[in-house]
Amino acid sequence: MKRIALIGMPNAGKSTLFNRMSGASAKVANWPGVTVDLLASKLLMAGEMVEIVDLPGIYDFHGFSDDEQVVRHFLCNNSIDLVILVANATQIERQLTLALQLQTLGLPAVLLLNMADEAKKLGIKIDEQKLGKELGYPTALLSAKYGEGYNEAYQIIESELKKSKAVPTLTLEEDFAVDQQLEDKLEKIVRHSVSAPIQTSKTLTEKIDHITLHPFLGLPLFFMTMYLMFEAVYTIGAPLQDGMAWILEAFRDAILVPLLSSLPPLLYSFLIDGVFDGVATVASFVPVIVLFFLFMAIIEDSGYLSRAAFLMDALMSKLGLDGRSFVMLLMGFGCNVPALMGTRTMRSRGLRLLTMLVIPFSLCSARLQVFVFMTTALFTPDQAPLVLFSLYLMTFVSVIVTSLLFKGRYNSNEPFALELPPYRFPTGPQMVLRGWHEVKHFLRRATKFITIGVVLVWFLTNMPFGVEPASPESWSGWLGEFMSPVLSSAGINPELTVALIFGFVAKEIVIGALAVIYGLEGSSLMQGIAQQIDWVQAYSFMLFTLLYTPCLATIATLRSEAKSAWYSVLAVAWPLSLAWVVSTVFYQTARFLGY
Ligand SMILES: Nc1nc2c(ncn2[C@@H]2O[C@H](COP(=O)(O)OP(=O)(O)OP(=O)(O)O)[C@@H](O)[C@H]2O)c(=O)[nH]1
Ligand SMILES: [Mg+2]
Repeated sequence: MKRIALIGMPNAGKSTLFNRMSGASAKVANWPGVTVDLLASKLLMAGEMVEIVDLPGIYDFHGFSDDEQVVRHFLCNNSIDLVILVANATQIERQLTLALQLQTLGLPAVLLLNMADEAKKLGIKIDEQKLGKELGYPTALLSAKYGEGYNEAYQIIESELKKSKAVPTLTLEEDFAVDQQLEDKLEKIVRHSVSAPIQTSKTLTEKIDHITLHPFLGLPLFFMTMYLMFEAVYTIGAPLQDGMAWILEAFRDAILVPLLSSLPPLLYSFLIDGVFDGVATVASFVPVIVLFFLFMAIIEDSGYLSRAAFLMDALMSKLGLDGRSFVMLLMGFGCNVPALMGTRTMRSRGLRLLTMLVIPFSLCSARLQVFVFMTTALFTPDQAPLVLFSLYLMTFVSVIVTSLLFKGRYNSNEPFALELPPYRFPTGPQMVLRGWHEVKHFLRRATKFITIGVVLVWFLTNMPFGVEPASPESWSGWLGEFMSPVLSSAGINPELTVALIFGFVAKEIVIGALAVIYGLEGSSLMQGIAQQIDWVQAYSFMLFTLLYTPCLATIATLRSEAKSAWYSVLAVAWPLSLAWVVSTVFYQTARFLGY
């Protein structure tokens, strides 16, 4: 099968083009360094199956950060039939250095000048034919996001692919630093074929940045935005969640129950009270999660995230971190795993390890489900968003404590130069793609962890045969009692303890497990729990859930990214200890104060 590789500088639009060509849903965001691993997809081109590979962005071919190593490794271990070099047309001079380096490698390539729409707005005129001829590559000008020029570009790719023969794997050992002569040549070529106006009027981005990057207002504005986002997720999401729970409940009562009622009682209970209730309770939060990701997508794809990095950089450096760490923490609000992988762009190992140590405190969407559930059950609709926001703040408190404690051990002196991309409008198709991506992600986790987790919980609560489910005589009862000396000081009861043990696998299981343990679902589960515990216990439980050992997928990623067993142990043990101390101190203090 023929193979096409997408190469270009970070944030040039490679993943956008990849998605357009293959229909895949690779993550796209307005931030350099979004793709950090290779992603392959197949498509039919000129009657032939072709593999197309999206790669991390690189500044040149001899970079040594982990994401750049991915590209080198790929080029050295795979034969490639065609390279699509994607360059940002608004920064042509800088971006074409890669084109020169590529020439020395002798790979067949086409040059796609992306972001034609932005270039046009800025009044940049490019004679792409002339440019291509001088550089020796077939060239097209296009907008991968909006589609202008895409068909022409596609035809060029197709015809070049037909002509090309696979180049055997490369050796990138030799040093092919571009010499001054080539750089001069490039400058001349660009001068011949590109004309840019001497800028006079302020661009929209500059005008917006005047406010968003304001020395005093910038940060409060940022936190305000985040708060409004969480408030919106809660106020729009909670009714959606209710609706979803209602539909699932109706499905259960109208279809599943009659269908399965003739089964033996134990099997019936396994299927309905175990698998269905557990998974459905988790599934009812999917609309909230999709909503949350849509808001995150707006923040990421508009370019505001880069401004957050800029605003926080000075503060973060006091903690031994930098602006990128902050962005990764925010990305971790979605899921910790890609945020951990995102640290591949950092070259300093100390900085990377310290950032990876704090990322698991990011209140990820799986934990968000648990908190939306708990806050809805135990707080009034007015209090709930505030309680939720306080947990987000707790993320930052833990990050500060942790980095202050460990920054001496993992120090960094990597200078960090931040490039602020222009603001961009997220488009409808991009948002749909993103939402769909999250639903797929949920389904994958559901089949992998959540179902297995709730099935195990069901067994524990119903075994040995004949016991009252979840009673002290059941296995889960024993387990809860056994662990309760550890967690009772934090006000966490045996039932919640069992849920937390399973939450170690995936945090979504926590509510699934509660559904199974209490034998209830949806709003009746919320009422059931509200009768069992008060708000102090619930908050202590949430603090523990937020901070304790990250889920299995996170631990596996930490382990493989850090490549150190000792570090992995620390990354598990430290959050666990912190969780215990924080929730115990909170619980005891609240009780002492008479709550
Ligand atoms: N205006 C405009 N924006 C675009 C175009 N193509 C991509 N973008 C935007 O540019 C940003 C970066 O796009 P990505 O596809 O994530 O870039 P990438 O090259 O994969 O970036 P890395 O994975 O970080 O190397 C996103 O905000 C896209 O929406 C385009 O043709 N026009
Ligand atoms: Mg990308």
